[in-house]
Amino acid sequence: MTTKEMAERIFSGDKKTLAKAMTLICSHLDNDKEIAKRLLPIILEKSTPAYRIGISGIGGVGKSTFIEALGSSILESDPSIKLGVLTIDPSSPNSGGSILADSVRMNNLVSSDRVFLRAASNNTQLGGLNREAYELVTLLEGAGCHYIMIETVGSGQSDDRINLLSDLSILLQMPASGDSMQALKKGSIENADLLVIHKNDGLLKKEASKASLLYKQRGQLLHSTSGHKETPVFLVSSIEKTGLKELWRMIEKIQKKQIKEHLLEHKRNSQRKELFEDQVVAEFRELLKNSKTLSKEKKQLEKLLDEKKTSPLLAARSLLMNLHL
Ligand SMILES: Nc1nc2c(ncn2[C@@H]2O[C@H](COP(=O)(O)OP(=O)(O)O)[C@@H](O)[C@H]2O)c(=O)[nH]1
Ligand SMILES: [Mg+2]
Repeated sequence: MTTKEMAERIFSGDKKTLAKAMTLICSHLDNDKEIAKRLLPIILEKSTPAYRIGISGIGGVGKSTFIEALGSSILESDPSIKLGVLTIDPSSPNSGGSILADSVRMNNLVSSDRVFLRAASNNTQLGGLNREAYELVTLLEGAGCHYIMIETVGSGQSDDRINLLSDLSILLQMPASGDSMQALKKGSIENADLLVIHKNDGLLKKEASKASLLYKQRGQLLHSTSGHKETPVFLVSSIEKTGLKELWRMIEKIQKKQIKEHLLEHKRNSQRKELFEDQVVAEFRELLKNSKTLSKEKKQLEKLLDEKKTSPLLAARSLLMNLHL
């Protein structure tokens, strides 16, 4: 298959080819990198951006179950919608490792021919994102997805990189007020566009309402003291499927506003630039590890460090100087 044929198949929504291309993008083999280099520009040129929804929260808060519930209700509401799901799992050592657990949680989505699902490992340091996340999203867009949900572990801290990939970010919280107090202290919810108190069912309902109230008060307080935007709070149960419609209405409302006020383009432009900078640093780290010339240079400098003939800062400068930049 030529790269062009591969692109054509992706545009036509061929799941097998899409999966193959995604594996290629994540590959470290020189040959695969070469194909990726030819493939991505073709996809980028011809595909329409999807609306990207980032979903984060600590492990076990119910992100996968939530995506299954919300995704299913979106699919039901509009038979023409295609959905992409990208899960980034820190616990899986290699790509595809978490697919089993996710396919159990996302039973309905996995079996739908309108859903493209990919589980990727969190292979590096980009704060909850994996190195190829943007490129994987691009491929999902090439396959014609209208919405893409990206699941990453995170706790709403500012170093959660999910905000670099999403048009809208949702933070899922446990329904415990003890937990919420913790989050209140860290002041972390402001990084999310929407806050969901999840598992609002059964015995947890009371705690969920309490937590919701706390967050709302906190939002109002922040708003009145610093003019910070108030993060809307939703009570949701993905098991009982409650609160999802209200949440989806809000998502659509925000999306419409972003489109109407041309906010998306601007946001995506600056996201791309920031991701680019992150990638330069990450690529440089890899180069430092893999390049023979550089590692030789590095060893020499390390020796000088041991002998106290240079300092870490001076050594770093000296290394970069020798790159003849
Ligand atoms: N009570 C309740 N449990 C839920 C809900 N959603 C998920 N869970 C449970 O929480 C656990 C973790 O769910 P999972 O979706 O894998 O969480 P993730 O690690 O954040 O992706 C599972 O045992 C789910 O059955 C919910 O709405 N209500
Ligand atoms: Mg999960």
